[in-house]
Amino acid sequence: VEALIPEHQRDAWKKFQAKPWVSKDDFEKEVVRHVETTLARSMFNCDETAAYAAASLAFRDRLITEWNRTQQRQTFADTKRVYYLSLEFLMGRALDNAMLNVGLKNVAKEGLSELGFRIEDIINQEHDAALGNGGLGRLAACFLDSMASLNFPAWGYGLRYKYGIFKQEIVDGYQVEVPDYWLDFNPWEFPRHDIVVDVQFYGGVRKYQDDDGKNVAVWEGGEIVRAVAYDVPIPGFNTPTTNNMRLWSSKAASGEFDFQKFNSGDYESSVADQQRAETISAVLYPNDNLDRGKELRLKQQYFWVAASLYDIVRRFKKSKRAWSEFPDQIAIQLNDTHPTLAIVELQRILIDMEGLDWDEAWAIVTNTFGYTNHTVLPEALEKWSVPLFQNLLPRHLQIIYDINMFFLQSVERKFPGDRDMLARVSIIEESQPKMVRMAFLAIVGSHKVNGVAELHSDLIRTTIFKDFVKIFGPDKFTNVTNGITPRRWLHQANPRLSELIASKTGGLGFLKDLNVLNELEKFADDKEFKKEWAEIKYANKVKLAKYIKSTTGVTVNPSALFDIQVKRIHEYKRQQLNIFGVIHRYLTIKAMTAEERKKLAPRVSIFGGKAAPGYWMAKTIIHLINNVGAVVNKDPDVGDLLKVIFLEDYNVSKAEIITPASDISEHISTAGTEASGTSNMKFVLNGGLIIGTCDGANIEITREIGENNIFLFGNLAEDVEDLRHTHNYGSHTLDPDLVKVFDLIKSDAFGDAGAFGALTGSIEDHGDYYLVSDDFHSYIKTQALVDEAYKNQDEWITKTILSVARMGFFSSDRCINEYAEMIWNVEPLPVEKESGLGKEE
Ligand code: CJB
Repeated sequence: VEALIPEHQRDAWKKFQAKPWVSKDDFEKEVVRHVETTLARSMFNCDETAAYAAASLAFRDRLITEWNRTQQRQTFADTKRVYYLSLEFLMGRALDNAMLNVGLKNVAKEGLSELGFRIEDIINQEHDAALGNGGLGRLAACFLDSMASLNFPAWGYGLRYKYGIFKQEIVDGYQVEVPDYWLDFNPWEFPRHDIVVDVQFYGGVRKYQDDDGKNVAVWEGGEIVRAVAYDVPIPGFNTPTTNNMRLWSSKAASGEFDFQKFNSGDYESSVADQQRAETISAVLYPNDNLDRGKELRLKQQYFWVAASLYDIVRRFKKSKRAWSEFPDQIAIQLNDTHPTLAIVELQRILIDMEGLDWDEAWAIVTNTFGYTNHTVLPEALEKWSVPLFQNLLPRHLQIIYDINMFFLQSVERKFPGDRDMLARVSIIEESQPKMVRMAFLAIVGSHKVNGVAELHSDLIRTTIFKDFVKIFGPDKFTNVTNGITPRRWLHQANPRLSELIASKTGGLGFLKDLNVLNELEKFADDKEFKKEWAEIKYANKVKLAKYIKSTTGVTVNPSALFDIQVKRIHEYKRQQLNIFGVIHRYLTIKAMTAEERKKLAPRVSIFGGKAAPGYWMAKTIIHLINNVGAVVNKDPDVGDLLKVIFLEDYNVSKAEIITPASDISEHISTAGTEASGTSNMKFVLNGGLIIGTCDGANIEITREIGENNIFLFGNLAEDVEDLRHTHNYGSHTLDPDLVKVFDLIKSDAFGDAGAFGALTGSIEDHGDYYLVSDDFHSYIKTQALVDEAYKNQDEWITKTILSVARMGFFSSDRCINEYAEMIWNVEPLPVEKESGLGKEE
């Protein structure tokens, strides 16, 4: 590695090298120093915001020292690295995570207390980093945590949105979106103004033959936007490894605004270029499982992909290795199709800039990339219009056409004369206008394609990608079942449970090897243990009840059964099934005698989640939930037997309060639609049971924890197609209990029924695509089983203990190890514990 400092000056550097602080005194010293110098405040005006800032800066300093060492170590070792390309990283808060991962939370707690602050208050000052929509973005965040914790040399690459996912407010029962400006103070990033990449858009392509008769393509003209790197350190748990997440921010390549125009009085147009450039990384698109095909989105994708690849290629070129070694040094994982342009961009760099032959370049490209599919929903599969592509990325479109031509030629050789097959698998859809099918491009340009749970991986092999299995053979398609990081989703979110588990399993080792949880099986009938277990659940419910009271004003009884469904609002996830079930329960309660009511288990139905701003039906579901709550919660006949809560602005930090407090959580998607789901794993890991359909990871959760410990209901994926066909072409009679629910809605019991006409109509009159009526009876019956089971607390607790004990499989560490072995072919880089790591248990 080149060093700027000459040999004999390096001793001074070594002598004064930053050392990570470890002791409480050192931590306090750092906090006070940051308050007094970095923040220019003092003990007389240090409020909680300032204390949060100073504590975070103290931890950031510590992380960056380890970050530097990790990067040096990885550079010297010169082994293969992973680059995880994701347009979303839903990180949530960083301070608590940093404290726990480096093992210094107790040190910080005592230190802050001596300085006059409660650590919880300080942690709560932090604004979530919400650069994602839902499951896909949170998965990326869990993966970064696991890759660092397992010592893999791995970077995340993403966009530094100025506005993350919008903040949700509920006004009169409706969702209102408010911009999420989160960057007014973000101590966790390091701007790298020296790491910039100029990215080209528009323009045209000039082709000619050079003196050796070689075809040359030059992409010229158009406009340039500058990408600036921002680095965010990613600490591993109980290891010095601190990886990097590099996020790109856009700005005008010319640097500043046009002074000529400004001087001549045209202020608005003088800043227009600057604003246009900054728009690229301004806002996260708020759609989950939905593709809208907007030009700015394609610009975001190319901007991010071009900057990231430039960076990766630059790093590789420093090693002076032959190009053929590129895939031995680099694995790039595509998180969904959003970064698929990286395939085209690498091919372009290799053939246009580096002068490699097509075939040589293409072998490098396909050996480098892996593609993860996260959905089979047709409306979520990305397609870009060819004219839009032609205009924005003319050279890339040519390369895509060439990729497609070579691909279709190979298909023709394998299946001579099968023209239907060629039309079905073509990367270009022959529609009006023509469209580029990004998933197909991603498959053709990768060496492995994976789904995210077994059922999902089977479905992609047998439905949307089945032709590609015939073409490439079955080995190209594989499964890696999703996972979650136990550090955030157990240790951080549920510290008391983590502590109890640690006390019975010999320390925090289970956080590194989640299968250790198995040791809990022997406590499943241990009276003393069960008591403590139940007390912790109760305390978590009390905490959530307080939160509900403070945010909604509704008092809920922590002894009631807490039934939670928190996730993006989507018809396929079927929050409508849940709320119709709640209305059915309300009708049942109203029809009961006082005696009968006494026997019923009280329930709190808790919902949370955002609807995409343009998704009218999802917004209608939110509206209905809120209106049902408004009626039910003040009905004296009902009292504590049923409360309906909608929690505003569901996000990662709220999930940390909500998840440990469930008795039951709902994962009730139409079978075959939810690729995996990951909150199902989080809830079970925190001692909650689940009610769910045979979909996504629910199936594997059942296999692991046992079918006695889960409430499954509803039709199977294999029957969905026939049922839909019957709805449309046969007879379609609604479930009688659901009809009663609709009648109540139509009587204006929850406000003007007109507002809900589209929702009930989609089921009554428009084919019930999501099978709400088909599954209603089974759902209601299964909820009744939940009520019964909950009455036997002793058995219920045993079920939850056994479930937690059997959840080891769902650690994202297992998942990352599978990617590393099956797809990336990378090894962890061992570390000596030379750092000043905290050793907290
Ligand atoms: N997913 O969050 C998204 N957004 C999409 O656009 C497509 C899929 C989700 O990805 C998660 C992680 O793999 C899955 O658990 C979830 O089922 C899927 O909907």
